[in-house]
Amino acid sequence: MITMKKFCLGIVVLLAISSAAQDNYKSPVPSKKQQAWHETEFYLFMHFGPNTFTDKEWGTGTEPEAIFNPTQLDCKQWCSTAKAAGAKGIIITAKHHDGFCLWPSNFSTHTVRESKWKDGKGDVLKELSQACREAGLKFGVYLSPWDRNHPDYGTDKYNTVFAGMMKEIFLNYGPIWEMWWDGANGEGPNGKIQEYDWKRYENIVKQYSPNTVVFSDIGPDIRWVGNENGIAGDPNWNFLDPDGFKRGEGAPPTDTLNQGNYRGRRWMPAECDVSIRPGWFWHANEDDKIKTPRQLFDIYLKSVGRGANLLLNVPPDSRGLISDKDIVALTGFKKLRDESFGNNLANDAKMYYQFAPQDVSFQTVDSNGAFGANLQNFMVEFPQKTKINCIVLKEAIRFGQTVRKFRIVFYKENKSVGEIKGTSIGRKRILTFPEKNINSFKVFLEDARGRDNISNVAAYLIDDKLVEK
Ligand code: FUL
Repeated sequence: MITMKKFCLGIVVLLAISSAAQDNYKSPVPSKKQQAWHETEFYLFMHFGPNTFTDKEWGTGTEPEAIFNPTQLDCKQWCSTAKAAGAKGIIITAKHHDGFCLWPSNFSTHTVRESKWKDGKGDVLKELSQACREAGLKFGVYLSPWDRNHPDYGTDKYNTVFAGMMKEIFLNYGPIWEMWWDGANGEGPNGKIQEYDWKRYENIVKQYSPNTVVFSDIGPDIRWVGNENGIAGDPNWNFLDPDGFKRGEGAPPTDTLNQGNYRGRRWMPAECDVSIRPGWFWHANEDDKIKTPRQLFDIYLKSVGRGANLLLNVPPDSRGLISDKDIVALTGFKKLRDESFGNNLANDAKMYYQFAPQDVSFQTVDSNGAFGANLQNFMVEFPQKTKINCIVLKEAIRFGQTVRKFRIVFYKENKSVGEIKGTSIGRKRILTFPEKNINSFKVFLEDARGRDNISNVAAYLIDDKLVEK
């Protein structure tokens, strides 16, 4: 019979075992290509295809090819828009669910080749990949596995079609920086649902384009953030345990995707996809519903500011151009970022750090805010009283994500005047708070157990209206 005493003892032993197991947890680290991906931070999504001309969001796949006929398509204008917005790349819907290919694929008869555009001689992927290369932008491709047009969809032959399309893209338009596998999956033209051969698709990437990072609900390289509002979780862990889950229907719950798995085994960072307009494709009646620079800035704080990347959709219109109204919003968004983060007030501050939590004597280190890894609890002291309402912290994620809890205490003439608390940091953590007029602040890394790798700290006074309260 288990007595209460034994039961309690058992619990204590179990807790001891599980906390010992937790102590042994070691953060996975990002691959080289994931590290490079993190640094791209913000880039544009472009939904473009038959839906641009039919005013739909999901085409049926029966749209006549002739409707695809942009009169002024100019990929250089798309690229200059991306550059002006400070975006680092463009991901284009090479094939959406309607199956129409923006390149003349040999695996389909529903492509630009069958359209009226440039008498069937046009190739959007060719024009865009070239324009991106010239502009110094990364080039990525959304390729919907779901295909509502292809006659082979729902049979094993379609796996060869999809694999063949990927090969064409890698070989003819590479380097492909990111490949996007959308999770939506319905019936094809024959009413059948496809059994996707994901292993085979992953092998095609490995074989033909090993440097490409692949996005899907569960990676393998980047995970979906669990919503289409551009908002990462707080906390946001760069880890996921995808075993036993599938893409689409069988994906992990959206809150897991949103926050990641605390102590997960695979490095799988979140990408936040969101559209500048209500829809993903361009619709004339949404020209007045474009997000404002302030709304975009708020999304930036909740995506990039939580350690994720931001993929902002800006759909070209039926002329094949980004409309002026979208450009105004994008450049306004860029201006807000430049104004907010242009003047790091910690540049003139002194930094102090301590190597062990019990060591109370602080030592000065490089004051340029670019000190190295393995910094523990630290203090930032301004030369004079300084107003701030934003602090940015960064972890050197090449060593993993190890900070799990932190506290920032503000001091005015050595007296504490408030504190804020946080959990995850990751690649970048932007914290905003009501303005403080202070001499210094201390950052206590409370649950990093000496393995924290803070690589940067910055402080700003940003427009009060932009502060997340
Ligand atoms: C979803 C799709 O169904 C939407 O049309 C859009 O492409 C969005 C980015 O992903 O799953």
